[in-house]
Amino acid sequence: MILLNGPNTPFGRLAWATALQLATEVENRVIDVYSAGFLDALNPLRQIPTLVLDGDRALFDSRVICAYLHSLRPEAALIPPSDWAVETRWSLAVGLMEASVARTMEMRRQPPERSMASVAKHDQRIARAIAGLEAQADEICSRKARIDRLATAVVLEYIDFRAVSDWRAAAPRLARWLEIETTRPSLVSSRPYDLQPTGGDRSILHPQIAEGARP
Ligand SMILES: N[C@@H](CCC(=O)N[C@@H](CS)C(=O)NCC(=O)O)C(=O)O
Repeated sequence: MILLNGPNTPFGRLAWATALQLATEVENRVIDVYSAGFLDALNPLRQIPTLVLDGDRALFDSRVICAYLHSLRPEAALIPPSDWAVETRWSLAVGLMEASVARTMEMRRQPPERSMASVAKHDQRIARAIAGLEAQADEICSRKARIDRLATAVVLEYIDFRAVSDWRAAAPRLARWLEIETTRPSLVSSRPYDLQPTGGDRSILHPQIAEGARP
């Protein structure tokens, strides 16, 4: 299986961290999604992560990929069956990813195109979601791997990576837990990074990955 991924997408990182956590054999292949025309045949949304099962069968989005990987190793209990509270916390963390990515994209627009009203809406949603996760710290702050905990760690690190929010004062328990949680090998091996501009043909796989190197 090949996980088509990016260097810093939180959705892709969660899928990759899940594969690592489950010790499932998956090749993590970083692509430039913005010019990946070949991806349309696999995922009409042209988004990452996309998991290629064989030549032309693929799964997306991150939630489906995580559930599929887990179905191969259900004994790992990363996604407890019919635990709707865990599933909903996972959704909250994924929603926080969406708002954080959207804010980052909005801030990259030049000021005339940037909507500060959109940024404010994202900021409010981000603050509510972080407060919502902090309110469930009893469930999240544990060393036992579970999908809602992985998703929370991934999104908080993305928020730091892109300087989306100065969230620690509002979520001191999550902040303390994250310090330890981020030493988990599946998270260490999937840290986000920025690609250096390579110039040339942006439609090809990033050379670092074509050579099989890991971030
Ligand atoms: N709901 C999807 C979201 C995936 C997503 O938004 N991926 C972004 C990267 S962070 C992407 O592929 N963006 C490229 C684009 O939409 O053109 C998931 O959970 O996997």
